Amino acid sequence: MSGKTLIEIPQHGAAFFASDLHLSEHTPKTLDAFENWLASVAQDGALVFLLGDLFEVWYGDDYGDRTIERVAQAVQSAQSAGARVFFMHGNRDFLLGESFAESAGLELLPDPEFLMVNHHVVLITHGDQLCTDDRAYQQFRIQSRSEQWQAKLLALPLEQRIEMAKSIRSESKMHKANSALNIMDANRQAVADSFQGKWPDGYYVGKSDVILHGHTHRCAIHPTLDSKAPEKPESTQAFLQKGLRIVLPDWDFDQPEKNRHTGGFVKMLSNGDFSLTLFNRAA
Ligand SMILES: [Mn+2]
Repeated sequence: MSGKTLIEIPQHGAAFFASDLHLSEHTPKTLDAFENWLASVAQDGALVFLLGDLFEVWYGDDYGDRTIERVAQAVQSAQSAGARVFFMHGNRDFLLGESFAESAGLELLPDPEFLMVNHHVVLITHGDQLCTDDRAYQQFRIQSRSEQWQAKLLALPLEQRIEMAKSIRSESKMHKANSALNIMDANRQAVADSFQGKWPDGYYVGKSDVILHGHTHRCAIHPTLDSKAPEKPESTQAFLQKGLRIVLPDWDFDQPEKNRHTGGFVKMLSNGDFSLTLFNRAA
């Protein structure tokens, strides 16, 4: 991060963060909600950060369907309204490439990326790399993020990639079902190290004051390293402070009975004020 200008929130604008929408043909209501939400926040000075797993799966930029088209249109409309829309890869949509990003108007971000907000360095990440207890996944991640591995995969016929993605996903579902809950959460030491600049992949990325991520589906605002995620997260307003870890909610408007909330987002202002808004399901 040395020598790099950190992203700043325009004074007249705001940053919006969302992740883990897991959009696919099976999530029509979540897609509607995403379109409405993006349109509602998109205006001049708005920075919208989509921090991974926007899509449930990504087969390659040569695959298209109605869901993908609608997301691209929603992003283009947001751009026309004056917003910048950033995208960071998640563990589901890590194959999303520059060609789609460019056509949709998404600005691709590395993971992690950094913002400077009211003198605080805010590290933003999808969050999967913080789950270091899941060693099998971390091994797969290293492999699957290499250029050679991706080039080889993307050279395969689309039908074959779709088949492979299905098998990887069912394995992952099984893996998740068989893992203890604490294995799938962010690892305490990995979080502590990340604040100190030591990223789980071994690289030094620079110290940060605040960490904001998704992935774990354990929405929370952790004031300290050891504060637990609440059983029932609630919409909150707060102020950025050193040591804070913000965990974004996952979205699911299609199976609301399974969830306490159906989605949500974080809004942050250049003065350090931020809010977590949860869309609660109708009682
Ligand atoms: Mn994820």
